[in-house]
Amino acid sequence: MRIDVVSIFPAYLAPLELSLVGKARASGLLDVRVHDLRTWTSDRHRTVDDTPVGGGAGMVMRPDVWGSALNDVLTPGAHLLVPTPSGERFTQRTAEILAGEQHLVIACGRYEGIDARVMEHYRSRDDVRVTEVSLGDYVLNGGEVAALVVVEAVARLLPGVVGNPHSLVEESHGAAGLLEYPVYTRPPSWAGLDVPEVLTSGHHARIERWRRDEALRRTASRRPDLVAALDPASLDRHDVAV
Ligand code: 6GU
Repeated sequence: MRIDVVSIFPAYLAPLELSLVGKARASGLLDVRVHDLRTWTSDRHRTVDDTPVGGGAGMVMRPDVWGSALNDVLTPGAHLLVPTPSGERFTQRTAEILAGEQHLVIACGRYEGIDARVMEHYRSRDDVRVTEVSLGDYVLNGGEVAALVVVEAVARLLPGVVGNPHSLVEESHGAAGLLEYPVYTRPPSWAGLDVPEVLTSGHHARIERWRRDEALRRTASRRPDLVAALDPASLDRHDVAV
């Protein structure tokens, strides 16, 4: 998969060299290219923004600069992602859909955002898809942190990136629609707290039962919205009442 990220702060994307994403790039599973938006400016001051038409606070990013950048970077069939607090919620489902794409382009806006005609223009093109995505209900200063989130969430779903594909199965926001159960390692006792006895019993069925109940309890307490969205057919008759 190829991912292009365009930003006025390319240095913000430096963590993409590290860890799992860095390894996926080094091994050739992922081709990530970070671009400085100012490369596509033509004036002496390398201007990327201007005042909002109609008045109001802050600055808006210019459509001509973004248009030049995106025309160079987009390929036929690419999926253009624009991080913005006014976008649709980015979820594990979004990451799964994006992991099936050949080419993602992430356009990181700053200030009050990108001139709306940029998204309108590329939406009208039948060879690109455009999605405005939000991480959640809070405001960040720009799209760069969201780009890091999207690249990491998508990259770990690509075949061969996560060493043990089994770790993708049981995790939070996985197929079960539940948060993950609590996990423990050695030592058996720490700070006066013991690892739950059932986990050392060696009784596989009881361990599975305990983990599912903990996942249900935890999800009910922390994310009642996820419990409400569960398919009743996914519950078994031994599940704890939550
Ligand atoms: Cl994707 N961008 C910005 N600027 N703020 C956000 C966000 C994105 N998601 C939540 N807040």
